[in-house]
Amino acid sequence: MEEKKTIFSGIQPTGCITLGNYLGALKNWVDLQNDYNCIFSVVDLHSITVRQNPAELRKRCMDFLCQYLAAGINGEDNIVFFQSHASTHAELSWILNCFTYMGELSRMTQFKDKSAKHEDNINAGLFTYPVLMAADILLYQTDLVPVGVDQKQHLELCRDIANRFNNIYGDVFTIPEGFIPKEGARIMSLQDPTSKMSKSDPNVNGFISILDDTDTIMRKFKKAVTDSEGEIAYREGKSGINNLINIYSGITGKTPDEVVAEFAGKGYGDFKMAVGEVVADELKPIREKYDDLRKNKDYLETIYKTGAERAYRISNKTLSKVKRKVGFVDRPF
Ligand code: ATP
Ligand code: LTN
Repeated sequence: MEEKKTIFSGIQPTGCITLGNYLGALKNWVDLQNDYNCIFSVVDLHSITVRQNPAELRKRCMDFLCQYLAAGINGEDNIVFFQSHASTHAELSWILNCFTYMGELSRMTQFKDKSAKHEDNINAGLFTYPVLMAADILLYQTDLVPVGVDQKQHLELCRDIANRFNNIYGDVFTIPEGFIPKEGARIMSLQDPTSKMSKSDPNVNGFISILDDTDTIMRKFKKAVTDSEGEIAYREGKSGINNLINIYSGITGKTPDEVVAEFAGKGYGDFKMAVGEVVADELKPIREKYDDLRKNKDYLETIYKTGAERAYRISNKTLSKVKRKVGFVDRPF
């Protein structure tokens, strides 16, 4: 039998996991998990590129791990762990920094956006963030990386770094491919459908948390910004309606054309409620499972402990090879 291919992905523990993160990433992890060897990380090292309150960060990391499991990730068959528990990530990141150009990093749009948002704290970590992401991926000889479209540029850089390294030292890294969903890849804010739904949006009406209750979800969809045309159609210029169609598509698996046909002649009010309902129905079991699991500290600890041990073992194989290739003396212990 052919060996299963490997998937790696992660979400930063900032804000709360949104419907955008769910449709762009988490839901696809769940759908793909049986056909791949999967490694899913709560990427806590990445989150401190923006200043965090320590007590809140610690709690949020556990909340995120628990949400991965509640969303349907099997934490026993897959590796689920906190990034900071495998020191290999920070180590490889340093080495790869020496194979990445300032010019490449300066072109990253996420860096430009985040520096504009956090003018008072444009730190070096924010700049080299994509190198740490490349280390995450390359340490596991990853074949496929399921992410939203905003991460495409980082993935391309990861491939460039890997190819550069391989060209110098021989085949050390597998070159990964992205897995970017068709309809859920870029879910927009419900309040400003020209900008991405973001978990750090100060306006809570702009995003749906996957833990929002049904009333909150319905209220946010009712308030969703659309346009004044009154026609449910999927075309340029109708960003609010396009976004609702994409959300409905992402949840139901129907194509945008099928969604348009289903709601032909209906008003925006009815459509918003229908989208709200499919979202609420999808998220309710996740919320209930979360409430249950979050109390089970021992179980969560078993998952992230086993996850970290397995992640460290696998990633250290790649790291040791890299160290040998660049010319470091073998570690004597
Ligand atoms: P922040 O707003 O704090 O930068 P974020 O919401 O972009 O955070 P990340 O942790 O950066 O969240 O992203 C986690 C995963 O979710 C990535 O795969 C990313 O591509 C995906 N993702 C994030 N926002 C969206 C969105 N609006 N639509 C689809 N996928 C998204
Ligand atoms: N940069 C990603 C989060 C992330 C990631 C990864 C995603 C960090 N390391 C490795 C896939 C694979 C983001 O969504 N901002």
